[in-house]
Parts: sequence; structure tokens; C-alpha cells
Amino acid sequence: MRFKILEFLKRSNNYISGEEISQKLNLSRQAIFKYISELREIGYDILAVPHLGYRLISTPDRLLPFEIQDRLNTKILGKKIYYYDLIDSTMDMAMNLALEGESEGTVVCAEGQIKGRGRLGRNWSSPKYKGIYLSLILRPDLLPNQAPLLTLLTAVSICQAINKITSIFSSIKWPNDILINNKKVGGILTELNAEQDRINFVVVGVGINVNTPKSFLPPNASSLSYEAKKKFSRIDLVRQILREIEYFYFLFKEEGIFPIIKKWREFSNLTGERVKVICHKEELEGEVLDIDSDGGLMLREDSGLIKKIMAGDVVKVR
Ligand code: BT5
Repeated sequence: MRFKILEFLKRSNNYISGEEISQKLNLSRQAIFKYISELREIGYDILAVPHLGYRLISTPDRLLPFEIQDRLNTKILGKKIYYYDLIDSTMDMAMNLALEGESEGTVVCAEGQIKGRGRLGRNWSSPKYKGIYLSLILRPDLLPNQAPLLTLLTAVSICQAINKITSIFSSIKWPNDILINNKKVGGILTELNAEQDRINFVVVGVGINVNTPKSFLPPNASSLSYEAKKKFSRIDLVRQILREIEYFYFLFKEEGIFPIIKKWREFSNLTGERVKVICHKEELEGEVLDIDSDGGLMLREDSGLIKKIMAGDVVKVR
């Protein structure tokens, strides 16, 4: 009910009287006052003036599900959102929820993480109220070895969303890094629960440094606010990321991976570059040609041999 009241406040640019809310929602004045107090506790700044009524002054800088879902307009993504102020890792929570049968499109979102993680158990710095830390559950009809395509699809979605919301051009460093000015501002972690020839579910984790000061980050990392010298709305960005992931996910289901690879090429920061790739303790060097239809990186070694790499860490070589 408190969110119904909030909706009223949001839709009206001016004061709205207690009388009007009470009539429209069939609530007593006392009940309205109680809900308004609850909203204030969450951080909504609501002005109350005798004879005029209530007016919303500002919304809190929190990734509240109600705010994310406002004008989200997706069919599955974010229809259900689990929200935490602080959590170990949104990945663990989403994996557990998926195991219990939680539906496709469900999102787990947190303001901060204690044990945020990257690939191979690496740490993901997740300071509270600064970035975006979310995991989403997907149940795609794919083979387990096609799961990297979801990382690719998510990377494209993030770049597109960053571009639409902030006008900043970000790029993708295969397989899962989002960069601005060659510094890492975001990462993707894809974990799956699968049988030999079938994926049961996939959890895609997204971490983005939005308004994160440099001091919270590793040396080679940055944030959107640091690069643009201004702050951004995390809510707007989360909303757009969910919209874009859903758009590309449906496109993928209908038309396959090629339209997404086409988009990926626009954002790739590696194509044509000379790189070193570390995968399974093996080191390869060569020129990046493209990505393959299963998300693998195509590398031409100096011998002319073309190799496809499915996972690894890439560094550019000058
Ligand atoms: C990643 O791993 O880039 C995937 C990161 C995924 C994080 C999200 S947040 C929501 C969800 N819940 C989780 O627990 N995780 C996901 P990787 O490519 O392995 O990169 C990890 C490396 O990035 C670390 O070893 C650091 O060097 C660096 N790093 C750590 N925190 C960072 C940050 N906040 N920004 C940029 N780089 C960071």
C-alpha cells in the first residue's frame, strides 16, 4: 500500500491532499500517515504541509525493487526482484533461488557485497551504495558449451545501456570485461547448473562501478563517475540493463547469435589487436581476428595458425 501512495505522490507534480489519497485508496488519515512515515524511513523525502497535503521532494539513492520496476516494461526480466542492503554474494543467493525453482528473469540485487566474486574465485570489490551488483536467473534452451554466449550477450547489453543512459562509450574486452578509457568499470560472471547435454539454469552476475571512488577499486579499475566527472543514477542504469538484456535474449532466441555478434563487434576493444592470452597456465600470443559463433576468441598466432580460445585472460601487447 505504501507504494501505491508513493505512486500518487510521484504522478503529481504538486501537493496532494490527505483527503484525496484517503478517498482514492480507501484509507484512513492515520493509515496514510503511517505509510508516509514508513516511506520516510526508507529515505523518501516527503513534505507535509497543513491544508495542502503531501509532496514528494526526493527519492533515495537506493536500488529499491519498486523504483527499478517503475516504467521497466519488460516481460520477464526484473518482474521479481530480491533486494538486499548487504549480502555475501548475489551469485550464491541467485544460485540457491534457482535451485529451489525460482522463475526465469528473477533478479537478485544488493547495495553491497561482502564476498563479491569474479572468475576463478577472484575478489570483486563491492562497496555499498556506489555500484550495481546483481545476478539474474535464466533458463535457456542451450547446450552447456554455449553458455559463454550469454556472457557475450550481457556484455553487449551493458555497453548499450551505459551508452543510452550516460552517453559514455564503453567497450568489451573479451570475454567479460567492460572498459572505459581502457580501465575496467564492469565485469560479468556466468555460472551454470547443467547436466552433460542440458543447461538447467544459468546465473548471470553483473558488477558495475557507477559512482565508485577510485580509492575503493583496484589500480587498473575505474568507475563511470570517475571517467565522466559526474554522478549517475544507478536506478536508471539497472533498469536499462535489464531492458537491454531482455531485448538481446529474445533476439537471440528468435534469430540466433549472429545479430548479437554483429553488435559485439561494434563494442569490441580487441579486434585487430595483438594480445597475449593466458588460459589454463598456457600462454598464447597473436592477433585477434574475431569471435566465433559460440563466443570463442579467434586468435592468429605468428605461425599463421588460427586458434579458438573459450576462456582466459587477455592483455594487449604493444
Ligand atoms: C569479473 O571477474 O570481472 C566478474 C565480476 C562479476 C561481479 C558481479 S557483482 C554481482 C555478482 N555477484 C558476485 O559475487 N559477482 C557478480 P574477473 O574477470 O575474474 O575479474 C576479477 C578481477 O577484477 C579481480 O581479480 C580484480 O583484479 C579486478 N576487480 C575487483 N573488483 C573490481 C571492481 N569493482 N572493478 C573493476 N575491477 C575489479
